[in-house]
Amino acid sequence: MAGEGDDVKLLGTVVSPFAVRVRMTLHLKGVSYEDLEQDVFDKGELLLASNPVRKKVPVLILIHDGRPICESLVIVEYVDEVWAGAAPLLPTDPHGRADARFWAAYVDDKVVTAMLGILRATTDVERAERLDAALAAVRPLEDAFAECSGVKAFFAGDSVGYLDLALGCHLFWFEALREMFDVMIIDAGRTPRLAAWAGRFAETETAKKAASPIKSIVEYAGKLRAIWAAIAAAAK
Ligand SMILES: N[C@@H](CCC(=O)N[C@@H](CS)C(=O)NCC(=O)O)C(=O)O
Repeated sequence: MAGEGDDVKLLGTVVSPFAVRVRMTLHLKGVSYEDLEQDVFDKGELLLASNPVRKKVPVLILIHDGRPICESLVIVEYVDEVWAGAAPLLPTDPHGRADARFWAAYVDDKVVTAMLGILRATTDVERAERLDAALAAVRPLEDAFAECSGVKAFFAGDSVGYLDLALGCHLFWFEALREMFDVMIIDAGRTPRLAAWAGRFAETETAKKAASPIKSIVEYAGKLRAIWAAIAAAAK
């Protein structure tokens, strides 16, 4: 059984929000780890062998037994269970846990899809439509924040927890999209609670430690857009 004192390796990329989610979790739990940067455009053997089903980052590998754990939310829950002594991430009551998992799944489905939609848009009109879709996707989280937190500092109370990590890891991409296309997915006018939460979250040591450099995200996003454009051109 892993626990305090066990080291781990993280296969990730500096720009992957899902890897950022795991880095934040490890930081909160005080787990030391080795960060192994992967090239997702030219995947190495370790990544392919560790996550043969999805072939994606992040993957957590426990040094003592070499067994990989895949999918960021699965990893967060695993780390929360194994390093249970420090900074509990999921609420203690079953309903609170169910809520947190529901909204985390919502973030990875609706919010991430909407965010990628903005990135994939090829015209200003299309981008404006995709922004509307993204605003509609984050809107329910504004109410969820009040429901889950009772308007505390973070989603499930006064410290960063599971849902904060699930949404907070995407804030750096929101910022990169703002820089690239002048779009605001969370803002004080439309989603005041989320905007205040995002400000508080960004100020935490955990967010600062695990932050992706916006410049790197912008570069990576440009590469993705070039690949999508080439695929679209080849399909014509
Ligand atoms: N649901 C997965 C998403 C992971 C994911 O999409 N990773 C991306 C990087 S952000 C990746 O590895 N992409 C490579 C690929 O799709 O081939 C998780 O939460 O871990």
